[in-house]
Amino acid sequence: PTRRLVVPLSSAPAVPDSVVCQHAHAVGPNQCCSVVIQSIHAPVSTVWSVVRRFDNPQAYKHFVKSCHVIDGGDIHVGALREVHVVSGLPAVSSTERLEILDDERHVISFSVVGGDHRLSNYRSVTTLHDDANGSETVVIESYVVDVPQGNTKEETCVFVDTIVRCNLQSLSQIAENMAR
Ligand code: A9S
Repeated sequence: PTRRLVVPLSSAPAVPDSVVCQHAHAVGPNQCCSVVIQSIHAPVSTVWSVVRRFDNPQAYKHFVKSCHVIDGGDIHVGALREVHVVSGLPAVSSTERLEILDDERHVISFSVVGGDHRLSNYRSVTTLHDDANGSETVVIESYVVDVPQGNTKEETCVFVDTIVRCNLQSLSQIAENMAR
């Protein structure tokens, strides 16, 4: 599959090309990809302290009921977490692998490697960006996922975009309260 840039270079002039390239995903013929952008009135360090916690996604993801890191301990690339989801979603659990955790450039990425749900081969990349005066953070979250049997690319993107947007809105509220 060809690598597709999910964030157009021209749409994010404040973001270095090197970071935009983090959002280039290899998208297969039966996959779809998209991006959600959220701006937050809080410093990057505050937002990052929440987002980097691979072991605690429930801090801002309201669809997560519980999470436990397999073989606990420190957060490292390759770590696996088992996430249990609240009822009402077409899912029960998800097993996720930490792919990137870059504390300098504020990049986190995980992939879905198993579980009881319909989003096979989901992978997301989340990056944080400082605005000019340091009191504002722009969050860019892109993803690629298999289109489930019986659904279209558009339906899949609407479903996933909704979840990601909810997560980032909740992240925004939490980070803004922390920054007060
Ligand atoms: O957790 C995320 O960052 C993003 C998404 C899209 C998570 C999706 C999900 O965890 C559910 C919320 C349970 C929805 C998975 C893997 C499958 C779903 O159907």
